[in-house]
This record gives sequence, C-alpha cells and structure tokens, in this order.
Amino acid sequence: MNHFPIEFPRRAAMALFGGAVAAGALGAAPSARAAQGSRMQQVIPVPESVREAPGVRFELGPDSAIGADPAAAGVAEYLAGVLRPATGYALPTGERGDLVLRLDDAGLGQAGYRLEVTAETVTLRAGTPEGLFNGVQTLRQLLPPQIESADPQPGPWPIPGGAIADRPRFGHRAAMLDVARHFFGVEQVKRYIDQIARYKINFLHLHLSDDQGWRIEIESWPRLTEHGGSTEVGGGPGGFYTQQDYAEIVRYAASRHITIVPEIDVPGHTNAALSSYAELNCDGVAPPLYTGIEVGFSSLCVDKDISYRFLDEVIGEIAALTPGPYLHIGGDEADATTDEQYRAFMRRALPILRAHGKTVVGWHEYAKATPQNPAVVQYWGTDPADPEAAEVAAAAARGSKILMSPANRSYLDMKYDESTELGLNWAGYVEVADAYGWDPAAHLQGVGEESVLGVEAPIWTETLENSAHLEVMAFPRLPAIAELGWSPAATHDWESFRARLAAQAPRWEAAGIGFTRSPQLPWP
Ligand code: IFG
Repeated sequence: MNHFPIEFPRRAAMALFGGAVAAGALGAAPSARAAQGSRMQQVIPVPESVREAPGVRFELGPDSAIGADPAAAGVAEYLAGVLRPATGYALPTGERGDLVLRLDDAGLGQAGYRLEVTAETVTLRAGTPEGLFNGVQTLRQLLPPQIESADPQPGPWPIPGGAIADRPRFGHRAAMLDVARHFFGVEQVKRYIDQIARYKINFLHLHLSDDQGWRIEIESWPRLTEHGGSTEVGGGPGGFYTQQDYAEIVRYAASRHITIVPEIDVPGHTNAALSSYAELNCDGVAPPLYTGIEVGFSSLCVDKDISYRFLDEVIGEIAALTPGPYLHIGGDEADATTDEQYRAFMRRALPILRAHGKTVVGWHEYAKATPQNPAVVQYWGTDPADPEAAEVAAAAARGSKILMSPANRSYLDMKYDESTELGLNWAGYVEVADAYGWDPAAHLQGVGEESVLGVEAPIWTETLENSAHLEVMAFPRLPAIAELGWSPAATHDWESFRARLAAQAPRWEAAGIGFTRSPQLPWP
C-alpha cells in the first residue's frame, strides 16, 4: 500500500483501466483470463506475438536430443543444462534432434528469435546466439514449473504447440548490484546473473566502490582493497574481487549473454579510497573506514593532479578487464563539492574514460557537465517535475542516451510497503504495480522512445547482506522492469501482467528462488 496520496489515484486507475489499455493488434497482451490458460500465454516478458496451436503439444522425452548449428553450440549446451537436472534425460547435443536451434533467420534483429512448437519438433531460429539464448528463456517457461528443479522430477514434459515471434523494444535491459555497501562474492553474483537472465536482462551494472568499501583489486593502488575492501556496512569483513575473480564474473555473465558495466563512483562516494591513500585527500589526512549508511560527505580532491592520475590508472586497469562498451563514473551525490568544482572535476575526468575506449555512463547529476557524446545519462530521480529532470531532457536533446531507473519505480531496495523488513523507503514504497505502472519512453518530458537507451533495476545493499535478501527484494518486481524493457508498449496491461507474474511463483519455488508474496498478485 503506498501512502503517497499523489500515487493512489494513479494506481487505482491502473487497476481499473489497465486491462483496457492492452489494445493494439500486433502486441495485444494475453488477457488475465488467458494468462491462466496455456503457458504460451504466461511468458514474461510478454513476447511481441504469440499464436497458439490449440490441441497441439510436443512431449520432451528420454530420447529427445538437441540439434544445433555449430555456432549455436554454446546455447545448445546451456539449454541442455536447463533441461537435464529435472528430467534426468541425457539430451545429447549435436547436429540433429527434436529440439532444433538454427541461426538462419536474422529477420528479428540482433536479439530477436522465432519459436515454433509442433507435435514433432521444437524449433528456435534467430540471427545470433544471443537471439537463440533469448528464445531459450521463453522455451523454458513453456515447460511445467518442475523443470526448474535441480532434482529429477516425474514429468511428463509437455510443451504447448504454437508459434512465437519476438524481439526487444529496448536494447539495454539492466540490473545493478551494489557490492560496496555489503560485499557479494563471485558465486553470489553468478547466482544473481542466472536469475536475471531468466527475464532477458542483458546488462549487469556492478557498483564496485563507495564510502563503505572498494571491491576490485587495482594492482597499482593495492591498499584500495587491502584496506578499503576490509569492511562494509555494519562492520563486517567486507571483501573484494581479485582481477581474476572479476574476469570470471565477466566470463560467466557473457556465457549468459550479459555484459558487465563496472562503476567506479567519483568524485563523491569515495571514503574507502580516501581512507586507503592519505594523498588523495585535500588535507593529506586519511579518514577512518566508514561502516554507516550516510551519503554525500566524501570527495576526491578536485584540485590535486594526483586525483586524475589515480582515476586514469584505476580506469585503465578496469577497462582492460572489461570487454563491454560502458564504464560508469558514478557522479551522484557529490555534496562535498560545489557545482563549479564538480564541473571542473568532470571536465578532466570524462576524457580519461574516452581515452580508455569506453563510453561513459553516469548518474544524471553529471549531465550538467555536458559530457561529450556518446554518453549515457542514468536517471534515478523520483519526480519528473524536478529541475534535474530538465537537465536529463537537455542531455537527450544533445544526443545523449538516457538509461531509465527512476528510484520510485525501479529501485529494488525500496520497501514494498510498511511491512517490509528489509530495504529503505526514502523514495517511497514501491509495490509491484509501481514497478510496472510506468512507460520508460513517456516518463520524462523531452525523453522519448529514440532517446531512451533502456531500463535498469538497481538493488542497493545498505540493508541487504546475502542472496536470500536480494531475492525477496528482486522478486517479483525485477520481472516488471524486465518486461518494460523488452515488450512492446502496446502490450502494457496490469491485469495481464499480474496474472502472468503470479504464475511464475511455482517456477521460483522449484528453482529455490526467494520472493515476496505481494498482496497485489493473484498467487496460484
Ligand atoms: N541513493 C544513492 C545510492 C544508495 C541509494 C539507496 C543513487 C544514485 C540512494 N545514489 O541512488 O548510493 O544509497 O537507495
């Protein structure tokens, strides 16, 4: 329940009229009733077009095999890994099979796919392995929920007949994990990667540094992790990624067609670095490590040249380990510097990222430094009427791309309601209807479809310490952001979405993924 009167009428309207909005020939979302029916009508994100073949169904059996084009071998192995544990079937991969992966149809672009299910075969076609991978996420949702179990289940394993043609609305569909406030090890990050991949998320932004911790080893500045990585919020042991750990996360993410976006937050949110090297402080005195949750009190010394050598060497080492195109410079809550100092800092800092061949992403405050394009401005505001939203629109007008993550819609560390034990509520309560009830291309004046790079669902970890905490906050709200990023705007329909989302619960239970039973959903 959201106590903000301004919100209530909107959400009530959504509940009353959301169903009527579903119109649109091509992308009409399945109705709430249909979503109770065939699993073809329950997929999240909802596909661009679904055509059921009533009465037709494919049976996955002990002799089933996966036939794939050689360049799709990685996806074939991934699919086998999804299907083997619960079925107990051998599911050999090779040239031929009754499950077929073909790279002979680029008609739906870089990330699109076609899926056809007849009584005899299941055929996935795409132009790229990424497209096939996205098709596999849809295919797994057409099987009974028990397919998600790690242990053999009795079956049977029917797949409803029909055809799906699908591709993403936005190319950039991200999650963010804050590993600075509380540290999350490689295995925990891999677990989260597997979970976000289910919903066709294709970028993972890692918030690697903040006041409470520095989490990635920098060989030329070893104390950043030796000292700066040695604690976390609440005084726990913290931790950090060796460069080998980080490379393993990058590799694993890539095997799920997810690109890592590393963030080194500057000039604010830098107490861990300042505590590690006295020379980075304007007064030459290193502050103590910080284990609280205040923000805005720290800053690199804008007037010292060493700050820029530091940044150049840190960014250089991280860029060399990051195959993805983006590097996030943070730039948020620099309350310890004046606007003028902030602009001066960014004027010297931004060329450093470009020199290392990366496209800069920054929280929307850095838009006032008018970054040279290509540049991505990440919006995290709560009120589209704020002056800073106008700065974002100005950046869009200059040709920058906008990554939409409004805090009162997409911040998964926000409490659902006053009964939520974990999380914060500075942006208000965010229930499932709030996470779903907005349009990334209509949220900000002056930021239309062409300016929107995509969406992101950040999860900040001031109050979150382990995977179980992440999961009850991410599920069921992350699939809402994932659908906004993937599905056609014409399919936006709260009644359809809430029915499809509730139908995911048996899948999360079978997979051992925690979630919050929001009172807004018609749980089975
Ligand atoms: N805002 C801060 C984060 C984190 C968050 C918690 C941004 C860009 C509040 N900055 O969100 O560091 O503290 O919800």
